[in-house]
Amino acid sequence: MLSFANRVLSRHSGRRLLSSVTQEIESIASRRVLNEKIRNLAIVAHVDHGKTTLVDKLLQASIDPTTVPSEQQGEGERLMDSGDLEKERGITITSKPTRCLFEDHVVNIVDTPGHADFAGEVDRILSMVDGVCLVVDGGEGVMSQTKYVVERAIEAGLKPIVLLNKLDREGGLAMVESGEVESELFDLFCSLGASDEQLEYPTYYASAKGGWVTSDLSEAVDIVKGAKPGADVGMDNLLKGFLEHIGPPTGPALINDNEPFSMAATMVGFDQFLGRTVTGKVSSGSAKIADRSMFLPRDLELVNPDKKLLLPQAISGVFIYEGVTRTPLESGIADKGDIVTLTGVPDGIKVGDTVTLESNPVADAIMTPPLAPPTLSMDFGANDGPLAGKEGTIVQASRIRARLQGEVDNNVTLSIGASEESTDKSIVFARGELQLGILIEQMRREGYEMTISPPKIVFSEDEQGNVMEPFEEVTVDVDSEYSGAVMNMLTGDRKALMMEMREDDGKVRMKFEMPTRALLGFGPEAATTTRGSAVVNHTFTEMRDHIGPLGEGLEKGKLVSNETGKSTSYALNMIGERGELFIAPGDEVYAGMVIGENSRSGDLEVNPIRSKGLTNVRTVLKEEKASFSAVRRLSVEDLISYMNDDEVIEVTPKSVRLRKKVLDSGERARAQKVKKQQRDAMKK
Ligand SMILES: Nc1nc2c(ncn2[C@@H]2O[C@H](COP(=O)(O)OP(=O)(O)OP(=O)(O)O)[C@@H](O)[C@H]2O)c(=O)[nH]1
Ligand SMILES: [Mg+2]
Repeated sequence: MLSFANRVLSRHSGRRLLSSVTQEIESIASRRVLNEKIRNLAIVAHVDHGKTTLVDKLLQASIDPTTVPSEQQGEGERLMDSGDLEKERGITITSKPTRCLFEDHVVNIVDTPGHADFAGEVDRILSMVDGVCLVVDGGEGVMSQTKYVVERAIEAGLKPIVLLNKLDREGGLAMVESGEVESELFDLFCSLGASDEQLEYPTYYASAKGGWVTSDLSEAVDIVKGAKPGADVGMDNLLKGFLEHIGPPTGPALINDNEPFSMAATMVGFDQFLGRTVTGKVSSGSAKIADRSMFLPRDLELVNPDKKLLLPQAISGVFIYEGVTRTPLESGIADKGDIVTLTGVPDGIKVGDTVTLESNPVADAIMTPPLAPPTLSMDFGANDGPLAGKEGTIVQASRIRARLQGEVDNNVTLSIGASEESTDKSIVFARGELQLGILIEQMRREGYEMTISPPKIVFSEDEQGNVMEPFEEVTVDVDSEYSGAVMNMLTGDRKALMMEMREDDGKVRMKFEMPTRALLGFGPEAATTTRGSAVVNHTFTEMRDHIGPLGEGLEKGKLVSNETGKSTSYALNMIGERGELFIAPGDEVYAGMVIGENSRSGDLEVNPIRSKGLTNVRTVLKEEKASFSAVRRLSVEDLISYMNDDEVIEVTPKSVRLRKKVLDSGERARAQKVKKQQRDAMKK
């Protein structure tokens, strides 16, 4: 295998590289990195504030410009969003570490997701870093997830650096120039109890997209107003800031050379050639290839450790990430303070367990911080509808369960249990609709076919036995003309309390507090009502007393098929007058399947396969081909937040359908009656 420096040179073939740079890369890559020369930090922010774009530019500014391998460079856009769903949706879903080499230092940078549903991905990596670079979109200022990540970083005692981003945009510069964003941020740090040291955070001004950053606001203003960015506003400004303000990894074990090797598993993966992989920060000591590794389970005291799990294995590789490519570390040694990936580790290892060495093990597992509790759960089971087994390749309940177990082993922000509904189903606990939607979408693509029951909110009990439910802080930014509509939607049936309202330049920002269950379905509804102008953000705040039933207006009436077969355009044209359709002519339907939304309350049974009299076959065929533009196709996430209590989602690699849990209409009517009686009794 080519050495790191040789690979750099070979990628530069035809170009002359300064020999000093070559030597620098050679020396950093091949020798062991001292703890003082390491910086570990996470890029954190609210969703879309520009974290992944910033990591692109930092990688390009690293002393090894080829850290991003040429085959991955493409348009050079958001390299770290390497998962298929991440690319498709343009959002980060999982946290990922990558390595920059800069001024004879190693800077390990972890890109994190900004969406609240993936907040657990931020929580889990904070124990791996010593500082955070908080990115804030200058035009948006402090948002719900900004608060969340600052709170977690302060709690974890990390050193912050603030980067006000997207200043190339007009609104961004204006708000930053007025000092509004900076004072809002400072107040946030103070109110969350930042230490004096944390309050001394440096502030940088940037356009990650434009590739410039400076600590001088007036310089930023000049650039935005047309001055050509000079060589001194490159991304190396920020890398220098990391070296200066975020110190090397600290802690007694990192100073003492004789400590045994230990590393908490922050990410666990599987490679078909290398087997189990474990990524984390080395908390103490060092380990090299061929050393025999073993692990201590995170809940060592709670479980009676299975001896098999502890079977030591010889470490077969020590890797780091260049861009998103796993690359062997030249030294073959995992050193204290560094973020590395090991292979040749026991197979049963899970996230949160501690890797150590058989020859000199640490006595206790490393304590990793607890994660915020899940707020939502759904039951996953085998498809039991009339079309079962036609489109999927993996259909058995046991295989669905095994797949979910595999997911949970690596993704600590999810958990599974036995369903109360049926022993054949597994219950998955998560932080939000998007997180569940992404998991279902991933499984669908792998060939799974399953049914998923409606989301349930995770309730708890206080010491007196009162039921508690999760509450969220919800921020809605919307064009002024729709602010009344949004307010009505939230404070009516959804029982939200408005906490704050600000109007600025035709835009209104409103803040509400409401139960998580009342938020279900609000996103898509707000988008329709406000013609897409509403941006909704929410963050879990705390468990509070249950506030009783929500308004009945939230339950939408559905158009339900009472026949099985292929839908016709003749029938759908008629049914379309009763509401909005989810299916197009020619789609397969069955009795009990939901094919649209009723424009009135309550469900309506319809026959979508009806055709004109048999004598008129030619007309029927012609009509079947008629284009049908009025179909609303709902994605898995849309359906999760939209479905009623008596429905299930059926997903296969080819289709996503909504159906009634009970397919027989008579049986369903009886169940409805019982439900109504129960609801009336509750009201009394
Ligand atoms: N105008 C402008 N756009 C930017 C800048 N930085 C990022 N963007 C754009 O903002 C959008 C979001 O960028 P990302 O880098 O994916 O944001 P993110 O914070 O990683 O998003 P999540 O990981 O999903 O939370 C993209 O369209 C970027 O091109 C900037 O400095 N100026
Ligand atoms: Mg991102």
